[in-house]
Amino acid sequence: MPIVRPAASVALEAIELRVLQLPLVSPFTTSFGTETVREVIVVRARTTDGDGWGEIVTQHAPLYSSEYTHSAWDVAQRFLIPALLSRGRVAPEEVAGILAPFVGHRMAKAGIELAVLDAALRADGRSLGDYLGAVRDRIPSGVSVGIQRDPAALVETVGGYLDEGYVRIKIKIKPGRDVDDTAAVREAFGAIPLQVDANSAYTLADADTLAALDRFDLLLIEQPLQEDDIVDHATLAARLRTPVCLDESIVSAKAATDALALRAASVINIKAGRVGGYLEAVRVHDLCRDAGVPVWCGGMLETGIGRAANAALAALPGFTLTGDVSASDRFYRRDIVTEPIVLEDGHVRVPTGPGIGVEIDADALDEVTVDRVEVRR
Ligand code: OSB
Ligand code: MG
Repeated sequence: MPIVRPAASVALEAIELRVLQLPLVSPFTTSFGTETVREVIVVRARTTDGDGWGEIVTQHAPLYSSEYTHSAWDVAQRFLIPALLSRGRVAPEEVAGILAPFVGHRMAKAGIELAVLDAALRADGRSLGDYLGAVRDRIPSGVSVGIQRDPAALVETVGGYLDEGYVRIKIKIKPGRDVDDTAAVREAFGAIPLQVDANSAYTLADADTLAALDRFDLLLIEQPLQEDDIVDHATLAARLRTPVCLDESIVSAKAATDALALRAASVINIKAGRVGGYLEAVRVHDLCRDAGVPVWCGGMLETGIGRAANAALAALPGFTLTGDVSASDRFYRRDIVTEPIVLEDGHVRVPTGPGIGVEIDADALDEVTVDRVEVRR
């Protein structure tokens, strides 16, 4: 379902960027490293009709993708924002085209597009969910669990999330922390909905180890190989009974089309930041739906801004698998919005207010802001 009713254009006056550092409630470890603080960029679009908010989901270092805080900080100020401001009035649907001449930097583009979209929808009194084509008022909530000290600690951590009500568990794996960790969770909790995420930590030479995961009846294995290993993913997928899901590799709707054509994946994780925005994310959703390929909404430890937007996206009809849209308190003691996403009976509510549907907590935002700049027309 492409965007049915476009949003109104807005007259941009300035765009403000802030680097935030939010302490995590517990360290988050993946195959590429451990984070104890979420460094992220928040975008405020100032228009004659009011402000809009977005989030650039880059991390401190280029470990998950080639983008990182200061690449986004630089490219946004030097190229992306000036290109947009020079246009005066812009409709949200025009943002990606205006920024397209600048190669890559999709997370930076996505955060800016979201801020413009939020401003336009707020001015219109219309919710992001309505705009994107949401068909549900709440979505099931899964949780992404980092690598723990040992399998016993993992079992304890997963047990805590199951007690909270999360309806699907994803555990991070890496070489040496795969089969035993997965076995421990299966043994402790039986037939719970369970999947694993390798964040590109393996090569085809590890195919035997990955095939050893087949006996655990996982929902899927996410991104076992490198971002550009599309053909190797196809080779691996043909060897595994566990469905292969791509995350890092799917950087656009075109990349999704190609991966499906090559049978490199039978499931796709959609992240708006990774594909350059929520509008491109809807295009990935649409093509997967047409191809009969299930999708789910991934996460980047979003603040309340991106988390609210992800809840809206995940309410589209093709999101038939439970995503990583967990409650804010899974990562943060204090969010930067006044009504953070909460878990209710294993689900999170899709915001219905104008735009992303949440209000910024100005004091909370100031408290975690470590750098700030405003680019004016
Ligand atoms: O691979 O899905 C991933 C977090 C940062 C970078 C990459 C990933 C993740 C997660 C966390 O798994 C998902 C979430 O926000 O809950
Ligand atoms: Mg992933």
